[in-house]
Amino acid sequence: MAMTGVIRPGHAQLRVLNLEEGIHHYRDVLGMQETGRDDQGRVYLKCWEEHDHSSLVLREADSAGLDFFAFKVLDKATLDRLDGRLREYGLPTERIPAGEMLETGERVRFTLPSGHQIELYAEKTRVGNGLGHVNPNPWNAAAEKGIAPLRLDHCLLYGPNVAKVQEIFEKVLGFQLVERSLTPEGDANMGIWLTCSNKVHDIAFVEYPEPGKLHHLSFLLSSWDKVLRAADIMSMNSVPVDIGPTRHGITQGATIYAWDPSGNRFETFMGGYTVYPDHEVLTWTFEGLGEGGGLDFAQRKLHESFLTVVT
Ligand code: M3P
Ligand code: FE
Repeated sequence: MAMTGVIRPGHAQLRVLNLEEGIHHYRDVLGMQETGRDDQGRVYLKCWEEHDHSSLVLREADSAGLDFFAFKVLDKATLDRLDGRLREYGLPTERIPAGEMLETGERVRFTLPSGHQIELYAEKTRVGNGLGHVNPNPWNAAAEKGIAPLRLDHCLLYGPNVAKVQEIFEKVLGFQLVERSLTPEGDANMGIWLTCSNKVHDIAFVEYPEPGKLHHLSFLLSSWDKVLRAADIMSMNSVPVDIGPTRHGITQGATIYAWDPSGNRFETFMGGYTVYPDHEVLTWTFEGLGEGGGLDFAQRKLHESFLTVVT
């Protein structure tokens, strides 16, 4: 799909139980760059390859989890158009003024029937990746600091009403369904993987009774070697690993799932295939998710934590 609407994941605001531990994890172990702190005490970070000011905002709170996940849209006209479409569809939206988040323009916020807050915005200060725009080097020292992901890539969210959520992303926001997994009865989608671009996914949902839950935020690496290097760094820093290194059958991404100090799951991954508008949706049966290797293609098992541990 030509990217004329929603262009990509932009930022996530994550709740951490202890700010200093959260900063240590995301800045020093994952290797993101700290780009600011605001008067609410929130800390802003970005991955080394990202050009915009921030992709992760940490907020200290009594419970872990996700405050909101945001997508960047092409421009202000697109923001207004999508705001109108959401309201026409029957989803109330809220306008959050420019500057409420550091270096970030006006945001349109709405709540999905899954209980998640999603935001759209068109403007964020470009701080660059430090490599310039004329005859740039491909990387610099920041590309080797910590795990050093290229960018915030996608998230997987757990909550009720996945069918409704799918309709909103496809019909209102112009996303494309790439893969799905079925309920044990096979009569509905239990999981959906959606793209707004030609990445294999930009956001995913799994049906879950409790609203507004985070399964993982995912960070992109450039090679399988870097995934193994990430595993080494996690081990050297006593980061608890959930699954991997392995490959998901679903999306074909090579992955590690692990937990930050607050219990929020994060993923470091690489790979996946390219999605074009004529892509035919791939379907995983409930058995396919486990024995079929959908979740873990190497081990072909449904790790219990996948369905039960969320923040
Ligand atoms: C990802 C990914 C499952 C596959 C998940 C996929 C749950 O998290 O990044 O591709 O089977
Ligand atoms: Fe993922």
